[in-house]
Amino acid sequence: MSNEYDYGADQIQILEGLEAVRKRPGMYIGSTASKGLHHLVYEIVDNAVDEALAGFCDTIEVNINKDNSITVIDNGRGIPVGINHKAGIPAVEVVFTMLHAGGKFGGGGYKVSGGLHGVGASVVNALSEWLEVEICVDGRKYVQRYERGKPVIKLKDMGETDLRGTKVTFLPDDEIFEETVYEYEILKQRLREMAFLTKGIKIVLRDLREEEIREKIFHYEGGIIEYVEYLNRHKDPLYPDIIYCEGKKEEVYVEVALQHNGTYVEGCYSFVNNITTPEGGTHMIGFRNALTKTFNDYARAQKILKDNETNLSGEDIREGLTAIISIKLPNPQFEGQTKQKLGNSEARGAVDSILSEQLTYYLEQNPTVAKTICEKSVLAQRARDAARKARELTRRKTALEGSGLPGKLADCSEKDPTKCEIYIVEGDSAGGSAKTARSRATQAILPLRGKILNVEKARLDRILSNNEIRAMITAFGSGISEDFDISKLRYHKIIIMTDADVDGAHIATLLLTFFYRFMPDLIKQGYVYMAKPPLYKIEKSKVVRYAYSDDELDKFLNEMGRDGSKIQRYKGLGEMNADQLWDTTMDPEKRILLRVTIDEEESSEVDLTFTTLMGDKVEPRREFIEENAKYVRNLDI
Ligand code: 28G
Repeated sequence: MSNEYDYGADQIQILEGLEAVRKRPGMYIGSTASKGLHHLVYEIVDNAVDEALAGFCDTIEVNINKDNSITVIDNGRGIPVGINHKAGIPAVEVVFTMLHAGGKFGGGGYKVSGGLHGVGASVVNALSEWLEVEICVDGRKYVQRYERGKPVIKLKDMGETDLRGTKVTFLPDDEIFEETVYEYEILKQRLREMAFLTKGIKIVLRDLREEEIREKIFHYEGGIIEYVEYLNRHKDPLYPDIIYCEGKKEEVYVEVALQHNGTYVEGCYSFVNNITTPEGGTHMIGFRNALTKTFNDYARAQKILKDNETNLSGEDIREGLTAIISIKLPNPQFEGQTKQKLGNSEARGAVDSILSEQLTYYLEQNPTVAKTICEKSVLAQRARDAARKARELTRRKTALEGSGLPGKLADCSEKDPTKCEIYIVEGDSAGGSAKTARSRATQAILPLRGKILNVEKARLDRILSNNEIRAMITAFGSGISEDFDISKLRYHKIIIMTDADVDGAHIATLLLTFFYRFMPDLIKQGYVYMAKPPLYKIEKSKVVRYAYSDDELDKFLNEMGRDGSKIQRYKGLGEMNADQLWDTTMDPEKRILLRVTIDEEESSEVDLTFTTLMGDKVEPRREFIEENAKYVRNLDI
């Protein structure tokens, strides 16, 4: 944290007014739904983080107020209040009322952090019903208020103060946003991430809306080292150290932290100027390159790899690896459809050379750890070879045996995938009812026996030899991993139907984990659903109703009258006969389906969620089942 760039009130560029922002808010914050609403907070917090990175602020407070307005407070230098001579108004007013006001687009310095769109305080102001800024600088306090982006009073000197810093309070405009209620959990997640990425900073989040105030303090002196520790907290690390490299090359500041765990899944997350880059880019290429090269060089030198053996692949080395790659650079260029992929070529070289040099040194100094990682990679390499052979075998088999569809599958007669759906059903007995109940033309049924293999705990070769998993792969027709081809998918709705209890939720999660790891596009493109069976049957004088939640049960009982109502609680799908199963859970006219979705920007949390449920640790498992709904959005069809 150094102050390389000193700005005065004059160095702010002025481009255009804020009308454009209110006219096309989506252009500036991506969305006017919940995501955009939360984005406003990140924009303001980013400015405070910049002040921290400049070395002048160590605490940021974020309050969700009773009226859903947000207050952000930092203890930095305070936004300059002097007159900006180009604009003829105080610099702070420029910051809040002129689009693109800020160092980011100006000459000289750079804004290090920044939200997805990096547009800053003026956009937040434009999209707020009102915004108040309070600045404490040089022993005096100044305030200004804006409404829908326009100042309603001049910057006012309020007299003496001992404090120092900036305080911003804003109320998102309900003329702009479809959603104006803040979610504590969403802010908590992102602020935790920001704190991990900015070591030493203290971020306090408070929810003042309820009687019982919620508060969370994020403060990590270890920065991304603690981030990796956090991501591995429910897994078993392969070695105690978290390997950490740091350096700067050609204006690119690089930080990498990594540690392997006992699972077989890779969890590498990258950030550029504190923004997540789910699609990777040049910095990730540099990271992978350095990792692969360094370990192969080491394994050869130590004769862990013999002369006649092939190199370890990057995938082999990254099996079970948790890593954070965080870089900061002056002019990030984002590419790709979603602008989430870093394009700067200097980032590649910087990460590659810093990581190669420091990792080589680490391995030399820590031969035990080095050997552990190399041995795990060699095992991964062998398993991958075996898996490839197994896959080739299944591919040849299907070619020889015609359709090769699994025997347990009751397929539908329709061949157009857009009209077809497949129910994956827990247990043979429910599978039997579903086969009777279904609409044969468009609904296929695949019953699964008992619990399916936990793919987090098995290598590919074992996964592919599992019968339940093979049955799904052949039934879907679209292959797995690098062979995956969505155009070959035989059903455009894959519906998981399990009992509405803890075991059912567990099976559903095992299935989701399998899809997520081996057919992620199935989930990303929205083909995966969960059926929602009813929890209760209520019967009163020939009237039968089904309730899908406790609230609904209460509602029905109030409507129908409690006296003489017979309530049956369904413990499993098996308790329903075929007619009931059709009426409540399978009839496209009446059923409730939940579409499974994944937010790419939250993928580190998704990974954790799966691991948590799959892991041996019982307590975190319960937690997940309660929070599960977060990844499942209600779809009313
Ligand atoms: C509490 C909510 C969010 C901030 C500062 C401090 C300075 C500043 C902010 O400068 C001019 C244009 C862009 C950098 C800088 C103070 C130099 C000297 C500052 C915040 C210079 C505005 N004295 N603290 N802006 N910029 N906190 N917290 O917004 O390049 S914004």
